[in-house]
Amino acid sequence: MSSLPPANGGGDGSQPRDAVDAALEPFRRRPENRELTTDQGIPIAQTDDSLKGGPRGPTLLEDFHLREKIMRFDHERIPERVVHARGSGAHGFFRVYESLEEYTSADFLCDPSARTPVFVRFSTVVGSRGSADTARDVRGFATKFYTQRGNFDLVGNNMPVFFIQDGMKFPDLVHAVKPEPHHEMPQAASAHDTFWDFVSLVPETMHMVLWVMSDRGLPRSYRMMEGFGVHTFRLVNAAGEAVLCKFHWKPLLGAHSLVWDEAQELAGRDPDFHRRDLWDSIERGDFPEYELGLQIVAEKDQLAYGFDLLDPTKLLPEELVPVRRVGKLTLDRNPDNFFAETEQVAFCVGNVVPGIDFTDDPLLQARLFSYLDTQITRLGGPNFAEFPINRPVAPVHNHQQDGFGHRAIHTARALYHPNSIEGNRPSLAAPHPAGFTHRPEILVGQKTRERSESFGDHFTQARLFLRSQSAPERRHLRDACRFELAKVERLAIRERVVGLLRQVDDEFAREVAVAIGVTVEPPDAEAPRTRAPDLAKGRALAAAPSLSLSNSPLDSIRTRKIAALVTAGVRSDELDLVTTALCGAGAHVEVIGEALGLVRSAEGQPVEIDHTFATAASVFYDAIYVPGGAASVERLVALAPALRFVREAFAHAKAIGATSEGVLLLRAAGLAVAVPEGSRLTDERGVVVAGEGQAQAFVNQWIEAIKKHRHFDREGDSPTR
Ligand code: HDE
Repeated sequence: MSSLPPANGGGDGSQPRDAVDAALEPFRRRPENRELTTDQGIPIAQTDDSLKGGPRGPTLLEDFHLREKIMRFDHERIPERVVHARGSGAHGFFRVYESLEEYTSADFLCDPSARTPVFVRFSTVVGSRGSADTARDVRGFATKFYTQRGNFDLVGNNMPVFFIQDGMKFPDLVHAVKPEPHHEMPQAASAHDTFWDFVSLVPETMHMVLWVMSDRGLPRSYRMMEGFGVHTFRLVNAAGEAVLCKFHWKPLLGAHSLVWDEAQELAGRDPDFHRRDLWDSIERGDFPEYELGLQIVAEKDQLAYGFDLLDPTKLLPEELVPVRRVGKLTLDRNPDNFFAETEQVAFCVGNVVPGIDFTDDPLLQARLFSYLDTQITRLGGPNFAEFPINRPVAPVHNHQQDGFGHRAIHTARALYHPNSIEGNRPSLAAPHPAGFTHRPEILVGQKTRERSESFGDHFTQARLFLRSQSAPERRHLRDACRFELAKVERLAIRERVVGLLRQVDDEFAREVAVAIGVTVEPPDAEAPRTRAPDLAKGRALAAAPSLSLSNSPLDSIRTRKIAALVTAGVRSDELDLVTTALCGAGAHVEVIGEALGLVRSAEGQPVEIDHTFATAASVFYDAIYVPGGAASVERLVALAPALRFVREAFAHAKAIGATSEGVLLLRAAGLAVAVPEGSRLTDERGVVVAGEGQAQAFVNQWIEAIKKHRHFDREGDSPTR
């Protein structure tokens, strides 16, 4: 029932893309009314048959069109990203709410009238390019801001911490989590021996491991996911004064997750689930929006919170330093070409603009090398910054020259500095804040290869995270650990992991241990504990509500997808009323039936079927609705996929609604709901049913049920409880 704008629609569905982009992106073209040519511009009259000696004869070497076409095809593939290979991108813009000049001279953060173009790439980390979107994993959230003073790349994740403290361990981590080297299994999964072996031997991973095992590892969509810069950065104002800063992205739709069983089923039914969701939402005009949040801390307070702000395995709880929302990112345009944009985009943590600077976080420092380096192999040489998607909107003038894929034709005679031949052009920018000037810092220390003592506590924040989870979230986290570790073949690894979990929370560790064949001895007072940090105590927290998804906004059903199950004889008065109300609240209703085309309603109206039971499944939807109509429901009761729809939606804790006879399908599926007599309406943990003539009251109640996203209080129940 949703209508999509024409394929060439602009972000707002009104302007053609060419018109939107022409000024900034002259390279973005469509081929209308142009004749087919070779790469040399030679017009081609036939492209279906190769040039042969007779219709059944040998192909001739002189066929330059065939040779060029095949040569280009043979070399279409480039190496996929070592990590984050699977991704989806979107264009958009960022606008700051009010000037942040008090903290930074970055122009795009100081001018509320500036509309800064951005390109965002979301990704999974572990799987290769063709892997499923819904794997349990960290998600990348990389943003390129094309500012007037150059490109700023905020290359973040959907979790605020990382597995390791020093970039030196990154190749080890990635080798451990990727498919095992002898048989290249499993794909896009951490549930195997090498990953948990590494975890069991590197206690600093514990905090992040709990994040990945939590519901955060299974986002409902990229649109409903937080983002984090992870490291502590520095902001520098025009006067040269600096503060420390943590970057956040807060989705306006709130952060929500799938459940594990659903994620696994989706991996088979629609491996593109997140990619499709992002694409469809933008095409529909449901533009994903995120607020940029900053946590600002004085430089002198690097050690004031009970951990070291340079340690990327730690987060700065919002309860200690609130996140100030400073601006909004809107994604309003899909790419035109996946390869040219989403695949060729090259993010680099080192791309910062005047007003933003780095800290000495050793993970960040290693990343400063890695991103620039990896693109040379992946994008075939050093000139990837000239690709359209990577080009800044700020002008580029320098003396760089030559190399594979270099495009610019330098007309200057002097490609060096200083020079007198070209009047010493391009001239140097003035120092900060005009030109980028690294923040002067006093460095004192002995050259050494060691970990700072202040990075020594690996369990306090892991415990804080665990204890901040709601009961269902904690259960999911426990079940995820049980699942992953039950896949680990070596007992010694499972035992070591349980040993580490015990240092986080003994009871939690025991709950995991019973399911994975590990025997846990009573707590040993003498058991070795890792070093406690020698820091000021900081402000200890027992729990941080901001770390629980259950505290994410649940105040709207905007953009949620709802399936209505119908066959011929459906009551179109109920279907229309409910659909109108849901769409009015910003949701999307799709009608699922036996075959595409039209069916007649009980009132004789045509009802269009959007998807069939063969192609649709409850896992594609946030909630399901069964309208009344005796003939329709009688038929649905006899359809196995319709019964499955209901059972799965129940098992995945989704809102389920039925009006008048529709309730009979719920009962046939085994749900213990009573047929409401007369005008009764019941809401039993998100299963809302209403009798005759109650569609209006039903819809109000049901919208409340859908807002809750999931009804975890019935999770794990048999439908017939
Ligand atoms: Fe990355 N990371 N990373 N990473 N990362 C890459 O760069 C690396 C880290 C992140 O959509 C690679 O262009 C090292 C943290 C995202 O194109 C590579 C270390 C965070 C993306 C690389 C880290 C990230 C990448 C692979 C430890 C969250 C996808 C291809 C020192 C703050 C960007 C590429 C996109 C991609 C290296 C740790 C986020 C190999 C060495 C921490 C979102 O260069």
